[in-house]
Amino acid sequence: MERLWANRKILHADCDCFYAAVEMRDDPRLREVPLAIGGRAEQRGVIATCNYPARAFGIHSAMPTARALRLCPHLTLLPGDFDKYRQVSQQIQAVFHELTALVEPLSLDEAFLDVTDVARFAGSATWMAQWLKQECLARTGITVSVGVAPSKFLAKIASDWEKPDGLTVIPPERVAAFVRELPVTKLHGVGPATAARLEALAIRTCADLERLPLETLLQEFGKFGRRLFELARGIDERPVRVERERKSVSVETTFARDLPDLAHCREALAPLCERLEARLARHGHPPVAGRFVKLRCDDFRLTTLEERSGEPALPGFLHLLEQAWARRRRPVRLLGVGVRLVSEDARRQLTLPL
Ligand code: DCP
Ligand code: MG
Repeated sequence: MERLWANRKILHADCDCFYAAVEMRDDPRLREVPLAIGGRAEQRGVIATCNYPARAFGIHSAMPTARALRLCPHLTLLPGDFDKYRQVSQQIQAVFHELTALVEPLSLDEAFLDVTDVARFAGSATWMAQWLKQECLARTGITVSVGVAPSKFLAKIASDWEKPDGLTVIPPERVAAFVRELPVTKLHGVGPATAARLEALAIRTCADLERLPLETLLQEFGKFGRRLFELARGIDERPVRVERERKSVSVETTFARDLPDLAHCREALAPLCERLEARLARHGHPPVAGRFVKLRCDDFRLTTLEERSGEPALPGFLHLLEQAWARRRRPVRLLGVGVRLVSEDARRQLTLPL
């Protein structure tokens, strides 16, 4: 029998200030002082993450380190040890897998789990979440916040609700009331641009959003309008997808207006490269085997250009962009940059003893 999506039990687990938590575990003196992991200010570095004492100064992920040091001159700054973070991540993911095989990792410190069919703990997702938090802490010394809900977007909001060391449960019968109170900015896919357009329509909460008819939402937001219609009612049927090996990491933007020429494309590339860098940082800077640029022109045809080597940095991507542009010489709707990752197999072979 087909299962009603509304009867699912989904956990979202997310470590608290992950990189900083690992460093504080290994040197407890760092617990009480403002601590950040990130690149050096002299090298135009950015903050990857920081502990809660540092957050009290207004410091956050992706902030330039120079600015963080202005906000908090006595900030302790560490460069980060990504091998160590990857190891801790594996231990945590192993705990997830002891509960269920249906694990969808989102980054080093975060995953969705579908525990609908888990029989242990008398089938109680709340108990499972408690066990998960306890096991992760016991085995790695890291606290994890967990959200429990019938859908992915609510589970993710729930894990953030009482951070750090949080456990928030939204049972099916409380979904409607919970969603009504929710600011639209919390909805999956609602970024600053959509939020501003909703604000212009005087829509701040999902209760406001629920009052808009589907036709209006479709007119205002195109395809995303349907998604907004559903999310405002707590509907999100996306399944938890067990990930096969990740082969690439990429980011892309579809522009509100097509970019008319190469000069505009070049300008649009820098912010994309920054987003890619942040995304790679979240995956613990995995080894890279190549880089690529993706263009979709106004005729909707896609052009991808790839190199089998090279740093995932702006100069290399500019070079690829110029060649890709020259192939089509048409206005550009979508621009993307990405990297191929070294396969698990190849990585293992590299580290094999002689
Ligand atoms: N990360 C990064 N650059 C970013 C965002 C994150 O390098 N722009 C890295 C550092 C984080 C880790 O990914 O420790 C996990 O990201 P989260 O967004 O889950 O942030 P934290 O775990 O650090 O904090 P929180 O307690 O808010 O989850
Ligand atoms: Mg986290």
